[in-house]
Amino acid sequence: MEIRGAGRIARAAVEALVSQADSLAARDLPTYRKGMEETAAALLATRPTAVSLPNAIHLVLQAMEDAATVAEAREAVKERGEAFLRSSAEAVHRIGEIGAHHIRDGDTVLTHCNSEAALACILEAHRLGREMEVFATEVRPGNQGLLTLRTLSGAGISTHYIVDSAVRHFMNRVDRVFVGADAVTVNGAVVNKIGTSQVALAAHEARATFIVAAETYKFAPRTILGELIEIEERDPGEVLSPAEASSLPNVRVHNPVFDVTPAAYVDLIVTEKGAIPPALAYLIIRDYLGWSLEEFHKTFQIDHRDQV
Ligand code: RUB
Repeated sequence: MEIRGAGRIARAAVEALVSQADSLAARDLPTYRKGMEETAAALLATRPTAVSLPNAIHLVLQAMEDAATVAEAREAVKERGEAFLRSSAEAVHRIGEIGAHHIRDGDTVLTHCNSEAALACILEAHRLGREMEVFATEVRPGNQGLLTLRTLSGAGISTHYIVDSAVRHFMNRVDRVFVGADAVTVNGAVVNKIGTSQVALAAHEARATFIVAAETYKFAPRTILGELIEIEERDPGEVLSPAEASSLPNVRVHNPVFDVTPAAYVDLIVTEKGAIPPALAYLIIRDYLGWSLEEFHKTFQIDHRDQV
C-alpha cells in the first residue's frame, strides 16, 4: 500500500525486475530464467486487480526469450524494462494532452480516487489556460482523495472536496468526470477504485460525460476468453477498527477496493494511442498488446473443440 495507482504499481514492479536482473547470480540460463520467473511471481502476488502489473511483467520477461546466455538475458531484461519505464511516463503525458481536449473553458470536472492519468488530463487543461472547477471525492476508506487534493491545490486549481456519498448531490453541476483504471476488459468495462461505478451511474443520469484515462497496458488480454478481473478485498480493519468490530459480534465488514463500471456508462477511454469508445477495447488488446484471438489460443494451447 506504499505504492498507489496501477501505473505506479507497474513501474515499481518493472524497477524491481530490472534491479533483480542485475543482481541475480546464476551459473546457467535455465537457472537465471527460473530465478527471474520466481521474482515475477512474487511481484504478481502483491496486487490481484491492477492488470498493468501482469502486462508489464509479461512484456519485460518476454525479452529473455531469445537470449542464448545469462549475460544476454540480463541485458535484454534491463533494456526492455528501461524502455517500459520511459514509455509508461510518456503515455501519461500523452494521455494528458489528449484528455485535455475534452475539457472546455468553464467546465466543472469531477474525479474519484487518485489517478495519475486522470489528473494528467486535468493538469494539462489547466496549463492550457482552461478555467475550471474540480470536485474531488474523499475515497473511503483509504482517503486517496487527499493525494488528489494536494496535486490540484498545488497546481492552483479551484477544488471542492466532498465525501463519496455526496457525488449524486453535486452531479448536476458537473460537465465531465475523469477517472483512471486498474483494468479495462475486452468489452470496455472499467475496473477502478470502489465507488467509481456509482459515480458513473450518477454521471449517466445527469448526462455528464464519463471519461476514463488509461494507458494501453491497463487493458486486460485474458478477458478475451471471459476471464474475470479479481476484485481485491482489503483488511476490514480499514473500515471499522478491530475494537469497534469486536463489540459488534453479528456484523461482518466488507472491504472490496475496486468495482466494475459497465461499458454502457463509459463515454470515452483516453489512451496514449488516442481516445476510443469502450466498444473498441479489443482493438487496443490486439494492436498494442499484441494479443489477437489466434495468438491467444496458440499461447494457451486452447483447442476450439474444447470450447464447444
Ligand atoms: C488507485 C486507483 C486508481 C487507478 C488508476 O487505487 O484506483 O484510480 O489505479 O491510477 P489504489 P493511475 O490507491 O488502491 O492503488 O492512473 O495512477 O494508474
